[in-house]
Amino acid sequence: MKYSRAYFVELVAKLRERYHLDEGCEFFLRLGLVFQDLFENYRYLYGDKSNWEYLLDKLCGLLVEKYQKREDFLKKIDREREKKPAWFFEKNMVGYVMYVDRWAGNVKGILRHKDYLREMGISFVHLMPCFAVPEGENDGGYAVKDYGSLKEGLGSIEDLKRVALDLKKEGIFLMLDMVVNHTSSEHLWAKKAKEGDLFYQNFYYMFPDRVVPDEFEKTMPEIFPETSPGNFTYVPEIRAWVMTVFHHYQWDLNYNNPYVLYEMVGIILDLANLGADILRLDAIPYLWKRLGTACQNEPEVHRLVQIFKACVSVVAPGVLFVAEAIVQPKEILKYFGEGENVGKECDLTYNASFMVCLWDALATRKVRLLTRTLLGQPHLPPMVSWLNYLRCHDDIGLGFDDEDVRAVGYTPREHRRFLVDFYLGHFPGSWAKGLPFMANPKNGDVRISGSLASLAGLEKALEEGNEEEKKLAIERVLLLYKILLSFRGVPLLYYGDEIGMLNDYSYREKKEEVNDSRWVHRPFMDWQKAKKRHDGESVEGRIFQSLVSLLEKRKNLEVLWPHVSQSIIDSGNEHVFAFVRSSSQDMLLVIANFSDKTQIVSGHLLEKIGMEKPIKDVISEREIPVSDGVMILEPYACWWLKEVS
Ligand code: OTU
Repeated sequence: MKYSRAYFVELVAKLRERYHLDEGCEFFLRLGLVFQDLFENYRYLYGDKSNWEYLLDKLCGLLVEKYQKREDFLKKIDREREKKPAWFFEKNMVGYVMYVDRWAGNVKGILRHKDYLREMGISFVHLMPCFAVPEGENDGGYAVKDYGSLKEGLGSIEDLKRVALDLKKEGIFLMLDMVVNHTSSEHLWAKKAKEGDLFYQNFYYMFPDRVVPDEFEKTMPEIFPETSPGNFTYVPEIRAWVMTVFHHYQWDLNYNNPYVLYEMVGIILDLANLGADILRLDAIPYLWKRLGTACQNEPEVHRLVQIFKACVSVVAPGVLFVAEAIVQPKEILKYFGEGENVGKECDLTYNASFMVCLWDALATRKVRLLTRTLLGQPHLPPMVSWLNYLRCHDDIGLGFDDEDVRAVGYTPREHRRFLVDFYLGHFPGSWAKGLPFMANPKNGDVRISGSLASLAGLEKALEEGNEEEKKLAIERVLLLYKILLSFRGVPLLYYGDEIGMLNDYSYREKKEEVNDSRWVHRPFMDWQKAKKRHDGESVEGRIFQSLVSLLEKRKNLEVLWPHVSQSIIDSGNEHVFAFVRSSSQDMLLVIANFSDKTQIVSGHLLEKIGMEKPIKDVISEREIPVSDGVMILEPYACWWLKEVS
């Protein structure tokens, strides 16, 4: 069966009759816009099933049902956003991530701290997964057992809806996690599967013996080798090996089964109907498994994401997708959709390449890898954007492109070893206090945990009572913030970093956390410490006040907003990173010294980009002299340069 206009007309007639919708209503108009793609992608994935057309009809029926349940005020917002497809990127968007329990106690508690968010000018909050999970180990919420209720103690779904609405009234949007790749082994589907229900056993990958699992293991990497080695777990109740790529209690969903897609689309739309503005698609590279491959970034994954997107754009077109794809730079890009599919997958993508290269530049004091990697990132069209960040709840994985690493003169293996040594504080002269995460003796991989401040040297400096080091550590934190807030894309701040919260080692006393060093940077928000933010002499105040001032400047500088174009430039000094943001009205040059020594940059840089002297640094409101044809940058200095008007 091929796509035809007649097919669509017939489908519309069926749905109209079943659901009493008008033919000319927005639902059908939207469906008409995406239907051919939806059809083709669906057929590509499930065309070998004899009843695939019936299932596609059923999926469209689900869309109508969710559309009919969507509240009117959300539909109104959808319509406004449809008129301005780049609505999110034409504004000064700044996000803030938090664990609800650790930051606010429960969902309603978020509202009690609204002023704090307002003080920073936050425009959206990302709540770490807050749906029901088993007690004990649940991977920080990423092992969901029920999307219909919240985690114990966080409140009710109604509370969450209320909070979403209240925040929206304040101009703060809501980002929620959608764990699409797996469910908890305690999810109803998994329980039924364990009871022997064949329909639900087909929701997962299950094998009676090790034959197929062993084949898979030949090419699949291990994600959590220390705590969950291998990719399969034996389930004695049904004497089967279940695929568990992450932890043994996170069962991978089998998207070969169209019923899995159906259920997951339903959940995505329920989250949208709760009032979420943005959905973070967790671990999407893993959605499709194929023997003989690493089971990441398979072409079918993109088909699936396009189906998710098409469904959302019919029911809740105001809702954006964020791709959580912490993979190789070239693969990350594909989650925006390639070629004619740009805009048909994710609207935002974590810029993991940028993040890891910033840490690389701090450790090496050189910007070669940073510059080279970013030059490899194409210009993005205005309807999609990077989600830029310095730290998040996860580890830092050293996912560079080896070709880039070699091109700038390093050996990939040795360079990674150096970075790990550096951030674990083993390398002579290192200021960092990171912890290893998931060391894999089989291939030598190690990832890094640690808070922004501790990785930037603050913890060590405070321990040693070294004032000079303390000052440098704060400068490193601010250097990173100055780049984050001027770089093209949407910046996402991680809770606690704004007041320089250090590593929290208390996880070592907790049974469910002790084996996962990522908990070291997932502290309970220290509101006492936060109070010190108004004291400009304290560490908290120095970081917080500088950050807030940067955020305010950004708010008033349209040239820094996500949709304005950017080019990375060669500063002529290997320690100095430079890029230009420019619109038809304005231009801003960012120059950043990643070394702890004073650096010189030629004034020709200004001529090259057509910037005329005199120039000033918008951050310090100071005129920057170009004497003897050079500009002099203090250690860790970062300027936002503009022509003095
Ligand atoms: C994500 O991370 C979450 O951010 C983690 O907190 C979860 O543990 C995990 O999924 C499972 O739900 O491997 O080290 O390419 O890198 O999905 C973190 C994406 C992870 C993976 C990413 C995963």
